[in-house]
Amino acid sequence: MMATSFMRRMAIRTVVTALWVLPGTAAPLVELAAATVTTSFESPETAPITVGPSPISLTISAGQALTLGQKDKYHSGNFALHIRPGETSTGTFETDASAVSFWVLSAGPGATGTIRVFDENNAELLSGTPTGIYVQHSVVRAPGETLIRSFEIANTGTEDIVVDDLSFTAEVVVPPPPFDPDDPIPAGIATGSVDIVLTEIASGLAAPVYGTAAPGDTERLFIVDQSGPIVAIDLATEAQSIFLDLSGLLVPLGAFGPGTYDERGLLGLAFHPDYATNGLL
Ligand SMILES: [Ca+2]
Repeated sequence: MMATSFMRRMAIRTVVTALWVLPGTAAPLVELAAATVTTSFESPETAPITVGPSPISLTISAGQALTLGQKDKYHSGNFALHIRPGETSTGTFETDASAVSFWVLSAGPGATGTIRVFDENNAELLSGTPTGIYVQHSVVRAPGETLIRSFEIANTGTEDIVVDDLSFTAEVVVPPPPFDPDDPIPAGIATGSVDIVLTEIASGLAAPVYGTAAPGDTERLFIVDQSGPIVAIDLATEAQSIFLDLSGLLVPLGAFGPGTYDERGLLGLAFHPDYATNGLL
């Protein structure tokens, strides 16, 4: 009973938040998933300890998350990561991080060592030493700077170095889902601010394939019907009339008999630039 209650109380507290980012002008378009992972080491674990879900995770190579029952040894809760005398614990990020923060304490007067943070080129970004009070060590990288690859805490003394309240942030590129020709826009299309409606202004056409206007004539729309007629529609009254009927010049249409499919016929129309004066097509 005691053990069950104790374990529940000491359960590791890990918080993951995700943020989706769509770069406006990046080409090719990529999606980035950003996550911040935090832990207070509130679970009895022996290294290697993994914090956070893949691919935004951290693996700590040495140390032990435990409690000594002394409140002043923990920055929060009752557990922390203890790095024992002679141990060197390396934390390696699965995905290079843009920020990392943790609190470090010397558990006793004999604790000495080094705290270092390295970037993806193994260049040192931070160097510190543990002290008798909890001190926050943090690195935040600006856009365009190298990212954080690892940190190292070396205990060269005779007492524990204690680490608590660790957090880090990393981003991963999310590959686009494979193209599905049956669902080419899987994310859906957001409703815009423009309403478009269809209004029928002509009827009785066999296969309207083209529409155009005549130079100098802003009152009529000319519709090319594949079967031969060119229909003029008065835009003010929507009255329609046969402007020209070329059906008598065409071969009989209907590849499989009258009224069936055909790609031949009257397919276009161009007015002469001086149509208003010469009347030519
Ligand atoms: Ca803690």
